[in-house]
Amino acid sequence: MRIDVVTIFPEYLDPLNVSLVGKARARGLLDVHVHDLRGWAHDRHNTVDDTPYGGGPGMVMKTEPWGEALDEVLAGGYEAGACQPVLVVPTPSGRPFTQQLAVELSERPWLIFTPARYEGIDRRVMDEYATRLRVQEVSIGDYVLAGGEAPVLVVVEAVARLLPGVLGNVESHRDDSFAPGAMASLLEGPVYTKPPEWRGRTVPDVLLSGHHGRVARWRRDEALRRTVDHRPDLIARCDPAAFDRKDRELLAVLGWQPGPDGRYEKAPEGR
Ligand code: 6GU
Repeated sequence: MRIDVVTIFPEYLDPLNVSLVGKARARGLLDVHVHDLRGWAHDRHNTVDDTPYGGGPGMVMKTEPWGEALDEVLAGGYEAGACQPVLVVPTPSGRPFTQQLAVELSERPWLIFTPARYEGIDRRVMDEYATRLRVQEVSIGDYVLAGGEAPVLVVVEAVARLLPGVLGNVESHRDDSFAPGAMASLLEGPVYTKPPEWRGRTVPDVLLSGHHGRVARWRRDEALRRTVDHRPDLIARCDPAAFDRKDRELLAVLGWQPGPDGRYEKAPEGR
C-alpha cells in the first residue's frame, strides 16, 4: 500500500517510523511519503492560510497550495504505478472512523491524507478532487483536536495492522473487537500473564485450569460485563441471535432483557 501525507508539520508524522507501522515500512509492505505543504506556498512567508469569507474566528487553509500539492502528489504516485487513490480528509465533521472503515481503506492500494490545521481547508479543494477521486472525510471521535495529524497516525495504524503480512497471526483480525460482521461486537475482557501472584493479587483460577471450554466461557462473561459497563450501546445494537443461553442468563443478572424487537435493553431501575 502507498500512503502520502501532506502537512505543515511533517515531523508530527515521525511516529510512522516506529513500531508496527515502521516495521511494515522497513519490510516493504507500506510505502509512506510525507510532504511539507509549505513547499507549495509561493510568497515570502510561505503562507498557507487566510481569513474566512463571511467573517468569524480563525483562519482557513488556502486553495492554491493544496491544489498544487495534490496535483504533484497524484502525478508522482501515478508515475510510480499507484492507482485508484482515496483522499482521506481528517475533520471533526467527517464520517466516524470505525473498524469497518479501517477494513475498507485497507483494501485500497493508495491513501492520500490531508491533515489540516486552523479551521480547515477551503471547501473548493475537496469539491474539485471529488470529481476525480474518492474523497473520504473522517472524524476519529466526538472531541476537537488542533489538527488532523494525530488522526492520521490513528487511521494509518488501524489500517496498517490489517494489511496482509503485517501482523503475525492472520486469524487475529476476525476476532478484533468491532470487526465488521462479527456476530456480536463485545469489548475484550481482562488479560493476565506470569507471575501467578503479584503483590498479593492472584490470577483467576479458571485461567490456570487448562480447561479450554471453561476459559472460553469465562472470557465471554467478562467481555459481556465490560461491554455492559462501558458500551451498553453495543449490547443494544447486537443481533440477539448472537447471544447463547449462558449470555442471556448473565445479561438477565446484569439487568438486561429482550425488548419488543428482540434486541436487548436495560430493564428500568427499581420495581
Ligand atoms: Cl479528524 N480532526 C480534528 N481536528 N479534530 C478531530 C478529528 C479530526 N476527529 C475528532 N476530532
